[in-house]
Amino acid sequence: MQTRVHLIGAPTDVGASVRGCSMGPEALRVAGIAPALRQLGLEVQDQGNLAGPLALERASAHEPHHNLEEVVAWNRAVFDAVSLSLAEDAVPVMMGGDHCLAIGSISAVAAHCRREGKPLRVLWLDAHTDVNTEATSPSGNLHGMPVACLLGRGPAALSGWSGSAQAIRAQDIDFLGIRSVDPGERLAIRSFGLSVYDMRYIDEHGMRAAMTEALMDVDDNTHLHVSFDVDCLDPADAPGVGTAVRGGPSYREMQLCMEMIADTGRLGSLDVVEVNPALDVRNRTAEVAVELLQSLFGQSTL
Ligand code: 6HN
Ligand code: MN
Ligand code: MN
Ligand code: MN
Repeated sequence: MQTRVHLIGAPTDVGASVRGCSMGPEALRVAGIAPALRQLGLEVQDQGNLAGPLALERASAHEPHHNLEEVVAWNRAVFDAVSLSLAEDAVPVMMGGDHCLAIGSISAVAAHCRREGKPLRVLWLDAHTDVNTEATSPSGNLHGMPVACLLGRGPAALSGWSGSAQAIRAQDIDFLGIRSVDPGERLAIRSFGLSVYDMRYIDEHGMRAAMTEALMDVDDNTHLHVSFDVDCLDPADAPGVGTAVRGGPSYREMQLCMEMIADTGRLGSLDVVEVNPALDVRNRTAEVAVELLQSLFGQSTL
């Protein structure tokens, strides 16, 4: 059976304060995301871009959830599009846009898995854990809060979309590449018991060991969702991001990470977020992302 892939553009930066990842979907297209996946024998349908409200200027420095209404509207659109793709047996690739959009995509995936009786596992590839709440966020930016929302700790307007108060359980998600955690997030990681493969872990044990452990409980029935924030990569390899943090996995290490996910054969849905062409160097970050997606979808050298 040929795998069908739906590309879904979500051109917005409503969840961020650094503007520009609204241009991410087009940058990924210019980098050749569709032909790169077709080359692997996948049937790729680019569904174009979703529409939604513009990002607003900050009303005050202390907004608890900046652009909340706009974030809800964009996530609704993402939720509907991802739900439709999954119902059509395609693999939805949500091209952000900022990482707040994972609330809509993962809520849709969680609802789908519940209907199908499939266990869901989420791999969160990121420099950040994105588990802030209104109470702990240093910025008020919703792209720092999607994981909290999915765990049932977000604002009411962004909760319960999967049909359950918690879209995912703490044991359903593994984080990889982490090197920036806010003080309140550290407490959340401990109290939820989140499984975080941070950069120290990767330094000490290597990407192979980290991924082997993260993928341990994936079985034949598992739906694997990958939420790929490109700021996971070291900024030397992926400079076009709004919240860059030094000291990330190298291009080679990320390739291995993607290859090991591909080896499971369980990839069911994907977010590619935070590509910011306004900060990039000749579209390098989008190109790197596309090369990594080729490995994620099964390309191997030999
Ligand atoms: N991202 N922890 C910071 C915050 O504002 O909450 C940064 C979040 C970055 C979010 O990169 O998806
Ligand atoms: Mn993120
Ligand atoms: Mn990030
Ligand atoms: Mn685990």
